[in-house]
Amino acid sequence: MAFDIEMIKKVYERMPERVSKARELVGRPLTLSEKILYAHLWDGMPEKAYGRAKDYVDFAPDRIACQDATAQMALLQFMHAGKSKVAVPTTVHCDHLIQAKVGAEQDLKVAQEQSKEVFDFLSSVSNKYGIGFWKPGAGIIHQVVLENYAFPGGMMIGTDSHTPNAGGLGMIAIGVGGADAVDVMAGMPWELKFPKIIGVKLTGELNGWTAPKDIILRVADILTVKGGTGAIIEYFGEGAKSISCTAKGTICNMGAEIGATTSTFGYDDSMRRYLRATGREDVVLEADKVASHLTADAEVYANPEKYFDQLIEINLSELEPYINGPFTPDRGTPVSKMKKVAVENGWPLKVEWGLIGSCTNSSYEDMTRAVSIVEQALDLGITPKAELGINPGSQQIKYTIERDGIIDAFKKLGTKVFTNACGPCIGQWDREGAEKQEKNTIIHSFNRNFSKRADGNPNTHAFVTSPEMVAALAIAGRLDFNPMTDKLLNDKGEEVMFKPPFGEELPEKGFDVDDPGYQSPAADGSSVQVVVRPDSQRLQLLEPFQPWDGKNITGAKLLIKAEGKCTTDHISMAGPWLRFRGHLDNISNNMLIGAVNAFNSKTNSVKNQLTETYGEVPAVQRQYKANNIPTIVVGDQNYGEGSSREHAAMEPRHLGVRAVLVKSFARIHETNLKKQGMLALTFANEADYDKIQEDDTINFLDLTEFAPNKPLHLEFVHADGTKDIIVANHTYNDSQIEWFKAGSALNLIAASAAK
Ligand code: MIC
Ligand code: SF4
Repeated sequence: MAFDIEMIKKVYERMPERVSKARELVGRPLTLSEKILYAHLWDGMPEKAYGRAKDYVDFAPDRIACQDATAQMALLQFMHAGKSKVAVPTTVHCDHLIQAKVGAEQDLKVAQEQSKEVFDFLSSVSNKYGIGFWKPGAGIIHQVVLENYAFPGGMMIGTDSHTPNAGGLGMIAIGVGGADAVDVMAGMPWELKFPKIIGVKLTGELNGWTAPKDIILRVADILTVKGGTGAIIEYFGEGAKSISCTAKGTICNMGAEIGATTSTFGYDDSMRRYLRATGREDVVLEADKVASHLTADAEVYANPEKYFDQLIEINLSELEPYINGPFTPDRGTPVSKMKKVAVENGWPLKVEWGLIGSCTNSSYEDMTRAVSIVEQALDLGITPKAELGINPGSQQIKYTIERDGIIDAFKKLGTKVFTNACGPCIGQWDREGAEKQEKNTIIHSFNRNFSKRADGNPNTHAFVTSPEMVAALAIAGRLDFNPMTDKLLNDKGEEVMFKPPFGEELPEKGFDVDDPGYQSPAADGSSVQVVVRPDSQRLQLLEPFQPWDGKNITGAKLLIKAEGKCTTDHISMAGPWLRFRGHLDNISNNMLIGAVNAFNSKTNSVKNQLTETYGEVPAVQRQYKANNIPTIVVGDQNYGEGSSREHAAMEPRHLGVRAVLVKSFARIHETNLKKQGMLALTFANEADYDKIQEDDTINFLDLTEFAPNKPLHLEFVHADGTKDIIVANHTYNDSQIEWFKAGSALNLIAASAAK
């Protein structure tokens, strides 16, 4: 489990030189983000200044983390890369495949049985290729990474969109698709367009009911789900120093919800305290030696408007608690306005469930702040009106809060304690009655609240807030309860009020854990056997995708024109489908089943141009494939927002979709499409989206001249014989075009390994 202090020392040793060289080349003071990026160039010493939002740059990340739901596909790909060991320290974390139903102990047992084949596969592949393996129940990837591996000034990638959580410890931590991780595991550089940098200056200090979560809920409200696209968000100011390290993690975590590449904070005392509390005094000693490089140059924070592409200022002293939702994490409502807004929108006021946990909010501090409300309810004699559930973030947290009586207090109030895992956050929630699809409200401390996400019910209105607000609103049983002003009736019928929450940043008695759930890999894995049964329904070895035949794609049919929000949850749903994450053909049966067809406003119902009837998207697509007819998918803004799951790109690729043409993409999904040999295109003129008709046949006119910075032209032939030529932009550079030509990036790696 041991983190690699030697690796960290190396990073710090080279940092001063690289940072000063970068400063000289850039010709001005540097932000923290730039320092970390320039210190991690694949080529070593910086040789030129890179244009923000312009230049593609090769980086050398220090670490990789994968979770069970994405690791399966990543490792199935890695097995084709022809390597005997991962080139960079890597860990796999089993957290997504565990249901929340009865309670931790029993749920974990069930998961271990039901997903045995997958966990065995992950454990043996990890063992074979030198990867650290965190067993089911050990905790949620991002908590475990923060507790064990993250370090100030480091760079990591992870096959999960909330990898930026490690920004809480001053890292540049970026969520990627599995194929990107495979590059780095195989010893190749990792490519990223040099990001823009958004500064968020935090002044004042949080007080009363306002929590760190509210900072990011407010930022999400300001920037919206695509406002952070292509940018790193760098937080600074007195307010930044005043919050804990895990609080910073919460804020960085949810940067994913605004499309940010990552988020980070400068090295400070809160990080020192956290590193010490988690047994990493030696990291503090090393980091202190280069502390000036682990934050921006003083001039940057003194005159931020000169150095950031955009600047946001938030005064924490004036910030109110926020409740964001439903259905999108950027719809922010300050608690004082909820009474009015909820009624205006017809949101169900009765709260049915309050859920505390997820990678976003499951730290010791979160649990203590939430339990401070729970304890008041016990003292005041209030029976909670809604059900409460918690998922601790890791076994270390679980063990410590159990020791400190926190779990007991939760249980006394009837709270269900689920496994240290994602659980309800990823639709792994066997919620009683969800199948009735009744309109209802739940409140949670997670990050995402897309339709159907938690319980599969499209009528569940999920709202995101801080853990302490979840506790208060669940106990009150009302969405419009304002704990700062509203009274509650206790069981004796007396009017009572909650006092503001309070918490402990770190456990006074230190963290404790029995068995953290870690398995280290074999020193020499060459004899370890990895078994994938040919008849398995859960795992399937991959077949390489076909290379491009060098011709224009012609006679393609429109599979679907998706309207409105089309997140990765719409393209490749999680929940019940998580069990097929290692089996490409089986999981392809969920392709785009959540996307809304622009022509009939229905989900999973598209016109089959061969039969002139309507059918389910995967079935219709399979029929085109059987007839060798290429297809394209058309989409709206921010297509592929949300998760890093590359299944959302591999499924269409596997089923024969050739291109995805949209108004705009979310970063990770666009890269995932490119990696898998698909064409990821955007309308040069967004209004052209309206020209696409249901019966269109599409011909590419100049794919044979596919080149960087050169738009492609597509002819849409409508059913009445009229045509529209649509100009499609793309962001492929030369090497990405090679992926397309080879059929996928992996085909290129495999070819070079075979040489
Ligand atoms: C999520 O929060 O949506 C997930 C599940 O963690 C995903 C990864 C996945 O789909 O496996 C993510 O955020 O990348
Ligand atoms: Fe797990 Fe939810 Fe975090 Fe994704 S967002 S890693 S599903 S807890």
